[in-house]
Amino acid sequence: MPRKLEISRKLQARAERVIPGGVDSPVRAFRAVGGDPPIIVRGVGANLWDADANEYIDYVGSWGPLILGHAFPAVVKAITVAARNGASFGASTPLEAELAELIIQAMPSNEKLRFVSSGTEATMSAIRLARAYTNRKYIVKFEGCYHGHADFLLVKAGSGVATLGIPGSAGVPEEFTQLTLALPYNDPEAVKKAFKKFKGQIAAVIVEPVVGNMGCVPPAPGYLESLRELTSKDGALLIFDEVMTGFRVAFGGAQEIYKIKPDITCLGKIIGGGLPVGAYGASAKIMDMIAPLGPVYQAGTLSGNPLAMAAGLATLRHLRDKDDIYEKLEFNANMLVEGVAEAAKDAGVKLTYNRVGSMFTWFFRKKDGNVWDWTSAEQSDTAGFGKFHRAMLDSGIYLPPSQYEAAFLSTAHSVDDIDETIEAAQKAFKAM
Ligand code: HOZ
Repeated sequence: MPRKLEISRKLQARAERVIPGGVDSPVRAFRAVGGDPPIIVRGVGANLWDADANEYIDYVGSWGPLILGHAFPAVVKAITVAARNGASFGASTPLEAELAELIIQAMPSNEKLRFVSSGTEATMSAIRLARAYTNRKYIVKFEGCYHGHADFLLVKAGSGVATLGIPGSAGVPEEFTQLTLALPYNDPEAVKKAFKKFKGQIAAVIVEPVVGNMGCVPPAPGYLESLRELTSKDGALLIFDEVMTGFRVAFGGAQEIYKIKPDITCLGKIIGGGLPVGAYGASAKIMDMIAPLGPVYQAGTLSGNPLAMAAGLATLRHLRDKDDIYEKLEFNANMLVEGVAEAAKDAGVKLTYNRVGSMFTWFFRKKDGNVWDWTSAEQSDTAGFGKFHRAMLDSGIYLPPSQYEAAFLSTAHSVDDIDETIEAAQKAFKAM
C-alpha cells in the first residue's frame, strides 16, 4: 500500500515556492527514484517520522553522521548543556582542543587539526594547503569520488552530480578545472601514467579511501598502497577524504583498517555528531602553513562552534569508550546486506553489493557483475533501484534516494529492524 503523504506533499509544494526544488541539497528531492519525499519531523534511534505520522527504519542516518542513531541521549544532553552557555562566540572555547586531541589520538597521522563547518570546506582547504606546501598546481581526483562542491573538485564527481547524470556543474569555468586530473578509481596504472606525464607538478592526490559517493566502493587490495607509494616518490601529498569513513568503518577510519598514513586527512559527518562540522589535519609541519602561523588563509565565523564541538565530543567519546561497537556494527550490517542480497537472488533480481563495516550499497544490475569503479557503477539499473526504493519506502524503510549514495547502519538498529527490512525487501523483489 502506498503511504499517505498528503501533508508532506503540501509542505514540499510550499518549500518549492521559495527554495529551488524545495530542497537544500539536490538528492533530497527524490528525482532519481521518483515518488514524493517524506518531510521529516522527528528521529529517534533507528526511526524517523514524517509529517503524515508515517514511521520509517532509517538507513540514511543524515548521510552518515548518525552512527549512534537519532537523538542519542548523550549527544542531546551535550548540545543542551552547550546551548545554555551560548550558541556561538566567534572566539575559542575549550571544546575545540578537546575534540582535536580525541581525533588525533584516533588518527595519529594528524598532529594538528583545523575545524571548519562542512566537508566541502575541509577538502577545499586541504587542496589549498597541499598546493601551498608543495608549490605545485595539479591535483588528481578519481571519477565517481565526491569531495564537496568546490569548483575545481566538481569534475566527474559522484553523489548528486552522478545521481542527476550531469558531467559537472554550470557556472564552473573550464579554466577552473584545468588543473584537476580525473582518473578512474582502483586503477593504479592510470595514476602511474599521470605522474609520468606531470612529473613534479602534481600537488596532491585526493581520494575517498572507501568511496561512498558512487555508492559504496572499496579499494582493491594494494590500491591505496600504490597511491601512497606513487605520491611519496614524486613528492606529492596524499589526501584521504574520510568525511564518510572517519569513525565509521573503524574508530581510526579507513587509514586504520588499510594501514595507510595519508599526508592530509579530511573529516566531517560523525565528528560533528549530526551538527555541521568538518576538519582537516596533517603533520604539524604541514598544518603550520595555515594562518595565523603561515601564509595559507582559511577562516570561518562558525568554525569550532561550541554546540557542534559538544555533539562531536559526546559521539566520539561513546564510540571510544563502549566495547564492541564496531564488531556489532560489522555483524549486523553483514546480516542485513547479505539477507537482502539473498532475497534478491531468490527472486531472480540481478543485484550485487559492496560493504565496508556499516556503510554499504545494493547495486541493481542490468548484467551480472561487480562494482569497483565509476564505469562499472554507471552500468547500474537505476530504474530498478528506483522501483525498489519506492516499494521499500511504502513498507516503511527509508533508503538513500539514489543508487549512487551509500547507506548506513547505526548502533540503534536492532535485529528486529534488520529482519523487518529483509522481509520488506523480499516483498519488494517479488513485485519487481
Ligand atoms: N551529497 C550528500 C551525500 N553524499 C547528500 C547530502 C544531503 O542531501 O543532505
